[in-house]
Amino acid sequence: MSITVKRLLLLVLLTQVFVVRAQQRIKTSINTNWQFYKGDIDGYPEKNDASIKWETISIPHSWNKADVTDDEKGYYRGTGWYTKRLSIPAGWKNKQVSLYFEGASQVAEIYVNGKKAGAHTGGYTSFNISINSYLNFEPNAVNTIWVKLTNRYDENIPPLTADFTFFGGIYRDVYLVSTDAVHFDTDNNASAGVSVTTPKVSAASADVNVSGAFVNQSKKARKLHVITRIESADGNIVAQKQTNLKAAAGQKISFQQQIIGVAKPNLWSPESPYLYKISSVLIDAGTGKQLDEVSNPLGFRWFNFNADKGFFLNGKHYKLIGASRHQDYKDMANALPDAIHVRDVEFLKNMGANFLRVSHYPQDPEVLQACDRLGILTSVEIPIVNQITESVEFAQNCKNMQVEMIRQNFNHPSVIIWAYMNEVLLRLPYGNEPDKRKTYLESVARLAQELEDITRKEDPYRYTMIPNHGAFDLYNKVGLTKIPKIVGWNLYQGWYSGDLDGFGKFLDNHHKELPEKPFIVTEYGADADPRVHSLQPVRFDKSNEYAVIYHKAYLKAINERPFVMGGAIWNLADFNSEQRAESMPHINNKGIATIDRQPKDSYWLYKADLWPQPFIAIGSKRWTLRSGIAEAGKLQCTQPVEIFSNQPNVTLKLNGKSLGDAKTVKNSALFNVPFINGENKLQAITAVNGKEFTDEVTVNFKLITNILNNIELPFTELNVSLGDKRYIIDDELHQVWVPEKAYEAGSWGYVGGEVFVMKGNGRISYGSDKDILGTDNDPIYETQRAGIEQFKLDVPDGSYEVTLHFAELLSNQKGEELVYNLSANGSAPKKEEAVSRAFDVDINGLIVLENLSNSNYLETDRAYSSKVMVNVVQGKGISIGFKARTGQTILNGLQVRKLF
Ligand code: GCB
Ligand code: CA
Repeated sequence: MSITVKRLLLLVLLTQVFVVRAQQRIKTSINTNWQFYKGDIDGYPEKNDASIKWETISIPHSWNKADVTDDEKGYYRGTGWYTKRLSIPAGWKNKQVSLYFEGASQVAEIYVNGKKAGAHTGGYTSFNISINSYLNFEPNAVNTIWVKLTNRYDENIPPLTADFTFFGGIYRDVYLVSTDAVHFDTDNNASAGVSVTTPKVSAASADVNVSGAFVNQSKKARKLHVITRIESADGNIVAQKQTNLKAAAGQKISFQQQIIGVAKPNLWSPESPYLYKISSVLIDAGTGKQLDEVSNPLGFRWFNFNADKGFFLNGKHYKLIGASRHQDYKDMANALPDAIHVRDVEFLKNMGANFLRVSHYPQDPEVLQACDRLGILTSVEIPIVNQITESVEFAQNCKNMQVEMIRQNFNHPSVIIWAYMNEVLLRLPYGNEPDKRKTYLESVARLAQELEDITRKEDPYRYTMIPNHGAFDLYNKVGLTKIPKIVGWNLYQGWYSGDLDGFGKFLDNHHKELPEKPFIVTEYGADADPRVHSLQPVRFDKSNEYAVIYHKAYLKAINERPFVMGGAIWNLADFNSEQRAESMPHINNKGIATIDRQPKDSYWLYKADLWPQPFIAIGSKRWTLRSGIAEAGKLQCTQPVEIFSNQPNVTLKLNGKSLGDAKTVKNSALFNVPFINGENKLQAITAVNGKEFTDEVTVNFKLITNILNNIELPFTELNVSLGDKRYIIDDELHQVWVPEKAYEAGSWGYVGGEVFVMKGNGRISYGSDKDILGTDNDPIYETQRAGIEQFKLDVPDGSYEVTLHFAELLSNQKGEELVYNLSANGSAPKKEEAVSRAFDVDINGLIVLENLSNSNYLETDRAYSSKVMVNVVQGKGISIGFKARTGQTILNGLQVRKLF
């Protein structure tokens, strides 16, 4: 064939394609107006049960929105039924119709018109169920679908245990899909049916491989064209390939296409996430009619990990810095609207990050789509966490999930790593049976190798990874550092155990021991309860200030070492973990944002480090309600405020007056701010080439009088957390709990006793980490002064309300074992001993709480409070006395309010 004839043909074809380019595939969400019943229904749906009370709901839906934060241990892990009526156009009779579930947790059975049409195992991957043969295509026919779903524990389905909640429900979109009888494969692990690779890319040219399959479900043999077209972002066709194929009735045909030498491709990178569109269309050769079309994003990039030098994308070095992310949100469980998934990725991008660890399981398709668009590199993993079950079924489910994950997410240019097995050696069984332990470890290694082999076969172009916990020798010995192409480490030195220096030491040692192995810090983080602040931050005090110290140290250590590929903060946002106790029970507070995505201080620290343009932020931006004691003879209280900026000099103004300039060190500068009572307008400024960049925040400061008989600053209220060094902010009640202090004449404070310290707990330096029931104010009740004799306030005469708060922190139960005890030597809490205590509390000599004891109001780990009205006369102030009958007296919190 001459070149001109070929051209002509192509031209004819292009015009044809253009003319009949009607989209043949229809994919519509069917999220609204479902009926739901929490529970199993005997014999359903063959046998109807009219007594069932259905609830009308919309998808995304989870049945665990509320029971994961209440005081009762556990959450519903069982069956739920969903049903919905479909309207199927009569014209679909000759089409292929299916239901596409983006995710349902965790075992689903799908019924159509009473018949079982399919099932799926696993709560985090998508599945497609073909339903043609069950549908009634008569005009106006009623077609009903049912989904039986369960999230109950199943030893053969990962995850078995983990520090997050296994919410149940159809929590991602559901679609009704119809295609022509001749269509791209919809039956390959819910994949796109077409997979795209870029085996060779350079700045000069790129090759593209397309492979896939189509199915001829029509009744006769067909001649078809498969055309793949690459379009630039502005819609120009830059390459096209046509393959002509035949398919007998009922046949599935695989195809492969190569597009060689796309010249000077626009490369995809974090700064410029250029996306092409690659469309595959299926055309009937006889009629020229387009039968199906599948479009995928296409990004041209190449990358490699170098054990000495780090990560390179398109030949350029990048330190991968970002976060890991869970898929839940405040009060929504995991049933999030798409917009929140997108917003999370934008939130990460706006911090200047370039990496997202999609953990510990594949997430909503929106996440990777957003990463493609915004230029965030990603790692995706299946949910094997902590341990495995040594069964064929478990291994098979893992392998299925790995294949589903890879095939469903294959075409995202943002994905560079496929991972599996998070901290799989954290929960080792058979402590006293060395032989069984040995076999178990071999089973883990075998499963890892199988998953590795599958992954490399499925996708030879990406890296593989296993994220481990800090027990280097153990993982190394079992072989888990050898199997994957790169290793991930979840490291918590200076949090669960040890000190911050331990982090750098681990990194250096790793590079020494395994110099050939590229590794990345897949997790590191420190809890910051958004309510908790401290001017004396220490490990495990849950203060935002300690989290900042921790992140500074880790970021520095990662940045200083070229052989560390990067780091993913644990976690992008606080997330639900039903079995967790501590200051905010059921929530893991390691997010750099709250569970409703308010940035915490650490977020700004990262932004100052990563943002390419001039940037300045007031560190404790969310700490807008503050309190403190007035300095002697002054109506002010000086507290530090940190400014984060990537500029060398910053200025801070308070209510319009400059507090001076400061030089930043590692993106931070500290100012001492003399706060006054009421509004304090802070303005941080940095000037770059004559242009000012600023950040502002207004702090409402409640100045507390130290000298109680102060005319200029009269006493109004005081909230004290006993046995505590922290400030606990209650934004809703507009209250600040201040740390305790000793009594001095003319002022207020405790007399006698000592700070409660949990025995045998190496993490916490004061207070308890147990869940205190009957309150959300756990931080107040978790700290305590034991053996207290008095609490005195030299307040002027008047009417006062005094509220006393108690919680018994000791019991015979073993301290709540941390779900994640990641310390190297496993400092499990020691068994503590219950005490028996009984004491009287008097106010100004009058006994108000008589014989308060463990046999009446003082129940273990339960909040008890009582409010008393007090009339102060004759300048006597308030003197609260605590007298022991048995054991020691205690006080956890105290509030005093002047009424008149
Ligand atoms: C880890 C786990 C993660 C936990 C985290 C923590 O190592 O991989 O699932 O949430 O520690 O906060 O303890
Ligand atoms: Ca979705």
